[in-house]
Amino acid sequence: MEKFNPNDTGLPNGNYFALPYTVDESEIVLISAPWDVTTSYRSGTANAPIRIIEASSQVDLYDVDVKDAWKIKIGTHPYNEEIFIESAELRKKAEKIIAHLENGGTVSDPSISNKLNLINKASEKLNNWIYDRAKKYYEENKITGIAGGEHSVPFGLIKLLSEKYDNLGILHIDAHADLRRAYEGFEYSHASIMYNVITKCKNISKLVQVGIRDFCEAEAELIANSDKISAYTDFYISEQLFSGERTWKSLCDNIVNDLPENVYISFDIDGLSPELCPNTGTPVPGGLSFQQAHYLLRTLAKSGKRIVGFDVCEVAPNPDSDNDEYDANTGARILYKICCLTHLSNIKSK
Ligand SMILES: [Mn+2]
Repeated sequence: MEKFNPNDTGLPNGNYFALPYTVDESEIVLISAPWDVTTSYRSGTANAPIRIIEASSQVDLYDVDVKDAWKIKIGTHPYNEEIFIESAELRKKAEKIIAHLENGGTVSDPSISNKLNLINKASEKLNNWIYDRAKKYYEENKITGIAGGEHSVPFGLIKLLSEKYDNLGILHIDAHADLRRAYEGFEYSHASIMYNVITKCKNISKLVQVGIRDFCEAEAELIANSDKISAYTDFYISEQLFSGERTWKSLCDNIVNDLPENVYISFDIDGLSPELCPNTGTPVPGGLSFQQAHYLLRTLAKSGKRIVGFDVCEVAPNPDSDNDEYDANTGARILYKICCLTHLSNIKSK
C-alpha cells in the first residue's frame, strides 16, 4: 500500500483499476460474471471481466466529483474461472437451440427441451452464486457491483437488494427494454432480465429505463400498462432535446425524481451510442453519449438518493476486431465512474 502511487499508470495486479485493496478492507466489491450463454446476436461478453480489468489499469483515478478518489476502497472478488468454462460449454448448447428455433422448431421438441432445462438450471445456479456472495458482502456493510457478462447476470444481486430494502428503484440504461418473457425459451435470458426483476423480485417500486430504442410490441404494452415502469425512450429524449422543449438537465432531474431513495443501477453498455461499444452483442444506432450518461449518473449521485448496488453488462471485447480494446476501455470508465458515485451517494445520504 505504501508503494501505491495514484499518479502512475496502474501496474496490472488482477484487480479492477489495479487498486491495491483487499476484499476484506473494501467498501465496494466488484464481482466478475464471465457468463455469455443466451446472447442471441453476437457473443463475446464472457471475455469482458478480464478485459475490463486489463483496460481499467489505464483509467486515471482522478475524479471530478470525489476528492482523492483513489482512496475509495474498491476490491475485486477473486475471478471464478469455472463460470467462464461452464458458460462456454452451455453456449454451444444454446446455439443449437437458437438454430433449431430459427429453422422453425419449437421449444417443446424433446432434444431441445432437455438442453433448455439444463441451461435454465445453470442460470439459476449462477444467480444463487451471486446472491450468496453478495449477501455476505452486504452483511459486512459493503456494496456489491457486478461486471458482466450478458445482462442476465445481475438477477441474484437485484433479488437480494429487493429483499433488503422496502422500496428499491432501478435505473436501467439500455438500448433494449429487456422485458421479454423467457426469450427463445431461456428463462434467464439477457433479454428478460427486467421482466424477471419486475415479476420475481419483491419490493421493486420503480423501474426507470433510459435510452431504450429497440423493443417489441408486447414490451411496449407492458411499459404502457405498468405504473412501476417509466421509460425515457431514445425517441422521446431526442425529440425533447431537438425541439428545444427540454434540456438534458431537466430530463435528468425528471429521471432521478422518478426513483425512490434506494437505487440500483443496471448499465447495459449498449444504452450508449454504438461508436462507444462497437462489439457489444446487439448494437443499436442512437443512444446516449458518454457525457450524457455521466451527467445522468452524477445527477443521481448528487440528489441525496443512495446507490446501493450496480452492474455494467454486455461489454463485448472481440479479439477478431481491430477496435475491440475500445469496448473494454468504455466499460472500465463507466464502471469506475459508477464506483466513485456510489461512494459519493453513500456519504451524502449518511
Ligand atoms: Mn440489456
